[in-house]
Amino acid sequence: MEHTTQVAPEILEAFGLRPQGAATALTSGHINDTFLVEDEGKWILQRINHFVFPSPQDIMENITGVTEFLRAKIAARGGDPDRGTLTIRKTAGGSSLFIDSTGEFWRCMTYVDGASSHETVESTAMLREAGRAFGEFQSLLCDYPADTLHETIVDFHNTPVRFAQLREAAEKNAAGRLSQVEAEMAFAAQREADGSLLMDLLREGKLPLRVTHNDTKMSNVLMDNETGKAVCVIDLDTVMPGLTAFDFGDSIRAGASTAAEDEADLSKVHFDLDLFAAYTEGFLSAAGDALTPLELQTLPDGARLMTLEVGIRFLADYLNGDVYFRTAYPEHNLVRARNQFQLVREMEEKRAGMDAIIQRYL
Ligand code: GN1
Ligand code: MG
Repeated sequence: MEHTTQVAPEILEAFGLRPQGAATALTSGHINDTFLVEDEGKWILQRINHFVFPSPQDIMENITGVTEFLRAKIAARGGDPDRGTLTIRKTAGGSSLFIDSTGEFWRCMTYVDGASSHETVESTAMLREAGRAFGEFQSLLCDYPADTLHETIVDFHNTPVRFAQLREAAEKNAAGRLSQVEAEMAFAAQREADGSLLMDLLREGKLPLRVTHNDTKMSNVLMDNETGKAVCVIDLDTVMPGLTAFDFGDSIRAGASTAAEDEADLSKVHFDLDLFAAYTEGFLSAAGDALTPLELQTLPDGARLMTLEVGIRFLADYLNGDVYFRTAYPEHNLVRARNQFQLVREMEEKRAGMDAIIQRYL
């Protein structure tokens, strides 16, 4: 799906916005197109990628349900729900979605002022805050009616299915790139047998299904510009029933690395146990009491498998010709895949260290 760099007047009008200046494109996400619009307040306008999310309506139903639920809980605790969760702005007709004249889906929400999203970890304190925010998100949603949530992307964190998709991409070899990725295909294949660990435990009823965020990179937590405290968890498109290990693991993948997800120089890419410890401390302080012994034991598996999984997804997208993730140059998805596989390798080596840290913060 082509990305857009503009917001047409009909979209502003639909949401009743009369901005003075042009909308600013915010380009950090890989999937949706996001714009900041200023009129009397600041607003986020987002075009939903309907190639990735087949039913934007389902997403908005999930988000409306979850944010209203969070709003009530945050208010009940004496917090500020306008900053603690997203607020959806509806169209004049009362809808949370606007379909423009070209058939594209748009939504609008408040911009949380005085808080920012950070792509890279600037301090261990920041990571600890991210851990606390996602731990709290999960615990606030522990009694959310999970059966009312739509599965916005089916099998999103089903690692065996991701392996099957990689195999399919290799068979099709749509972009003619298969011969360049032999080493990466072998790396993945060696790990396929073990890739079903979490899904097996879920199927056997040994791990509980919870309401999870499923895209828990640190940049999906807004941090207060003054205090550095976590303010609000954003990007709720993939809130679905899932495993604690998914959320914990995806955060570690993104937050406990010494380099960006697309750093091409692998000598800079390491899995750092101090960063792991900081996140773990924050996460367990907010969610630890509610977790079962097996959930705690499988948190490091979540880290390893979420990292492996997204590496496989980047690799499959490279083979498919970059149809899913936003890329800035032709090798971008391959660079990302190699980067993630390097982290997987180090997570395998440092497993005992992760286990010890989890014990320390219990
Ligand atoms: C995508 O678009 P963004 O940056 O929120 C992807 C995640 C990946 C992430 C990798 C819906 O998230 O699963 O972990 O890229 N989201 C979807 O950076 O596929
Ligand atoms: Mg996302």
